[in-house]
Amino acid sequence: MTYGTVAAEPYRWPFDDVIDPARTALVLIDWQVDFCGEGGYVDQMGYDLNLTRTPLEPTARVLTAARERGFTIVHTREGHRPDLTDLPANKLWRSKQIGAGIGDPGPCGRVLVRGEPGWEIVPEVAPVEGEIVIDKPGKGAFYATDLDLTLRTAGITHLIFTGITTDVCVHTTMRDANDRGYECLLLEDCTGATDHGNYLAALKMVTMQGGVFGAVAPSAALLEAIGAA
Ligand code: C5J
Repeated sequence: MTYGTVAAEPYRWPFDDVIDPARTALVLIDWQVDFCGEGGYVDQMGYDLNLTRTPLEPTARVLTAARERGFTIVHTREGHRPDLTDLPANKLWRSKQIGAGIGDPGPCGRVLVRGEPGWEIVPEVAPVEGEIVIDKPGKGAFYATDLDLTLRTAGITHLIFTGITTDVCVHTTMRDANDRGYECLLLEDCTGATDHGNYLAALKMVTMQGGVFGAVAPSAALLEAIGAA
């Protein structure tokens, strides 16, 4: 079964008028304790966790609807090898400067290290058997991963984005996806940034030049389009 378009900005999404679960993936970026949980990386940097936790509830609703309709589900996790051999020196330096040194021990284990409690995806949107999980060392989910190969092998041409943080890992991934020819939608209430102004600016940036990186819509508009309102 396919579906009609979503009321999005600046155009009804997708450009080619059909949402086909066989060609569309829901992408959940970095819903990890380190980015939205107490004692994690973002919390240690001193940012307001409400900004990255509030989008969890609508995201869980979209995830349920997407699973029921057979969309491909892709989760990403930002993190580094325990020996930190994939951690660039400038990223390590910067994290220490702001008081959340990557690899240092914290309330959720070693900060941003694979296998630690803080690196896990929070239970509200945790992957289930058969879903794709991409581990990435950087901001973009295409860099140093097999995401592109995995999506193309599955015949995926359209991506619906949720995740944290809007202005960093979500934007980097969405921009790269758009350059690679994927038709992208960002769900505005299913994403958050560590700064509200940056969140608003990041949404606006997508919509410039007629949708330079894709389109933006509330999750309710997607749910309506796919008969899950
Ligand atoms: C950051 C992310 N903000 N997932 N990572 O460092 O956006």
